[in-house]
Amino acid sequence: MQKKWWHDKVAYQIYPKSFCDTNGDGIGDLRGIISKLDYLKELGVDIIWLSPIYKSPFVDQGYDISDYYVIAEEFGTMEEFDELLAEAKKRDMYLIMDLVVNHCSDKHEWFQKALADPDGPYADYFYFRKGKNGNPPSNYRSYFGGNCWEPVPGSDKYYFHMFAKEQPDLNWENPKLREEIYRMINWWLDKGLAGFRIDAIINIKKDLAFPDMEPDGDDGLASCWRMVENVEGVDELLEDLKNHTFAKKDAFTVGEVFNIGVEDLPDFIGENGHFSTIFDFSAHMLSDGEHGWYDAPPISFDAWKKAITDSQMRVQNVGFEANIIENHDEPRGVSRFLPDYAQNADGAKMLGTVSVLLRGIPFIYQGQEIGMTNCHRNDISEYDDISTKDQYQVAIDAGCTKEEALACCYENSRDNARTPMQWSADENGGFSTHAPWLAVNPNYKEINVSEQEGRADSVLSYYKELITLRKSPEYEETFVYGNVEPVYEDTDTVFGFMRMGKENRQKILVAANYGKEAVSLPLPGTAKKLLLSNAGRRKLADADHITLESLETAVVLLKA
Ligand code: TEU
Ligand code: CA
Repeated sequence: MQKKWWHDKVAYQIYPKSFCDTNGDGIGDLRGIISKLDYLKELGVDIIWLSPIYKSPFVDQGYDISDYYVIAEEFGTMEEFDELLAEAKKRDMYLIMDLVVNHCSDKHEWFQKALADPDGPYADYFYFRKGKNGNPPSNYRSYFGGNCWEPVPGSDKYYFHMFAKEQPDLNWENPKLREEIYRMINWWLDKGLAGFRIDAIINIKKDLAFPDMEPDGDDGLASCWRMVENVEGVDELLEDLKNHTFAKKDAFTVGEVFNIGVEDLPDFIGENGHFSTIFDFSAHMLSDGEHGWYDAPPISFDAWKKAITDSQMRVQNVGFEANIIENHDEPRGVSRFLPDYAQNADGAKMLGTVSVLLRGIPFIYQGQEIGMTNCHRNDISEYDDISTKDQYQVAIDAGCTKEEALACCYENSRDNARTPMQWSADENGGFSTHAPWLAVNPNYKEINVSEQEGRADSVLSYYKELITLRKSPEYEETFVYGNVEPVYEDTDTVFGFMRMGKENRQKILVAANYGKEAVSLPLPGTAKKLLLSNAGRRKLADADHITLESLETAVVLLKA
């Protein structure tokens, strides 16, 4: 396998609106990010992914871009962006941005021109279609609810949107559109950006016939992602994109890709794949409800372990996936993947160990490194997220009480991860001097950076040790390139795997006990050295057994 500059990197996702506010308007900003670069460097972060910071009406929190060349004034200026880039570089850190090109904002100049002339050239930047017998062109339900087709005012046409109606989908079949997108991407890369996280990128390929599908809900509509799943031909578009942009600059790209088959993995992340890597969502998809959040199934330990293990096995001979516990769309992992008794610092460390030491590129989401959790709200009006509002209504329409509908928002809402970063026990968690745009999680008084910074047994200190271990010259080769071999697969509560060095023949065991009770396990070899423990364990040399207490995690070098 050809080595790439990003193979051994650790990435960190910043949700700018909620990271750090320096001008007291309750909204995080670029200055805030600059002020925390040393914090990130000390944590061990190499690559910083910024969720969208482009000019936007923020209908979907910046994932609706109205100008790709302008920084949102809420966040700062292009000068400040350039400063951020330079400051990151100074610290040997790489910056990647969010590339949202399946759709833009309805306020984008292209769409405004299309509306003004629905038969003109800009209409062809989008999907403008005539309806069928007074109905929309097809019966697709958008991700955020309602029909994917919205009437174009003053015309007999509709335009297509898979997300909000303020996010019209871009027509990738149009070479002019592609050219504009490529020019924009290269413009950012030329500034010194290291690459992109690429939003909803599989969605760019449409079935141009937009055939009706079997309805899968009482609204008579069918989920639009089924069309995406059924259509062929996305590979050609992705190759075209890569060859006109990223490939020329050796840029790092991480695709937001759901649900591709094993047979497609080489095309996506193989040696000359479409992307450097794609996120592994296999554990997250376990809680996809058939009709929405209200019927989301709980995640069992077995299913979770199996999903991750299977995915590691599928990928390791092909390329690298990016491992995440949570992101700005997913609830906090501590509240989601851990049983009640484990939703604490030990549990957070355990989850982090597994995620950071699996094979792949670890992505840490802001606040994960201090064990931030989901957040209770008392009323739907306390949520901001467009998807949460929709899913709340879906739950109510399905017969849930208000309490039940709120409970499913607590479990699934995207706002769980979007509450402000908890920097200190000061007002608003030290995030801002002003009331934040989205209320801070009240547990900031207990869970915050400043409290954890000086404490050796904190989640934050542990994350630093964990990343230091992953990057240590003695073991890095094994953690980055070594294979994964599952162990303790038949146990009820232990997630265990070996990292097997290739040339160096190192054998490193990672074992985590998710159970309430201690378990005694035979080691798959003789211990040489204990590399890391979340339980204050000191040594283990020469042992051939280990007893893991409840929530204990151990990383053990075995004799070769
Ligand atoms: O998400 C794409 C996506 O397909 C979903 O996972 C989405 O998060 C889910 O349906 C919401 O419940 C990406 C971004 O990560 C997300 O924040 C944006 O809202 C979306 O694209 C549109 O740009
Ligand atoms: Ca601000």
